[in-house]
Amino acid sequence: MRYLLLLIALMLSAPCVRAQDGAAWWGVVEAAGSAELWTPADMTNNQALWFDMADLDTMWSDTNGTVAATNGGVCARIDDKSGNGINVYQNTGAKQPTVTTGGLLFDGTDDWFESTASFTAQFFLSYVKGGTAKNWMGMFTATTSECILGGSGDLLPFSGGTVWVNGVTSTTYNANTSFLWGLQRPTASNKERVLGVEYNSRKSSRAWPGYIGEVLCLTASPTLEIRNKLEGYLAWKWDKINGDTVLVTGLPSAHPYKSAAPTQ
Ligand SMILES: [Ca+2]
Repeated sequence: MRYLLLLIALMLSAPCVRAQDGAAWWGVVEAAGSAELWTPADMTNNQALWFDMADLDTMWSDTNGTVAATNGGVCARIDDKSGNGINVYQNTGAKQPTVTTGGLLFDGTDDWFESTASFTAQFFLSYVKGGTAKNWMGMFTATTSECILGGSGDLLPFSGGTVWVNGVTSTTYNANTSFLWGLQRPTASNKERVLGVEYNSRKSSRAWPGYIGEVLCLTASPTLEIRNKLEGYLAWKWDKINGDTVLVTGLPSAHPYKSAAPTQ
């Protein structure tokens, strides 16, 4: 009986750990008994798409999704974690990016994915480690502009909107380092209908150069609270992963998640 009580006491004192918590890819790991880390899975609405290139359960080395992707190997398919089924595919081996612990590495030449289902989004936020700047770098192919993020060697969107870098408005491209790259379209009616991902399929010279670790798209503008949580989540998760310590330090001093990752 004494041991049974001890066992129950241990069970009650153990932290409630969800599947994604405490994993090696977190830049911060929950301490026992501390509050649960917040993730985009805790959002209740507005998710359009969520690619998490740290989650090997969502990446495949074949387009059928039967062979799990591994670090150092290729990725032929990413499954959308938003629940909307916007999975993306690349059949041609030479066009498949490489899986790394720092996200998917795109060669800037012809690596890209295609979505079989288009989606509409007004807000985009990503963790990337851009390579050398090139003209008209593309992350998404859309209908009303040639790509949503990426301009002529800078971060200007093609047809209006606000760009954020590490939580502050900016249009400066941070070549060869990590940064959070976000875009909000000006109005709900100015949403983009996205057709391709991580490549501008209209111009073959405009492939994304560098790493893409995570991409989140929302159907509507987030509240400031949600945008801050998304920024805090990405900054703390990917800080130091690619050898750069610029994500958390890059957040503005007044950012609510400057000193700790968001919790539930
Ligand atoms: Ca290639």
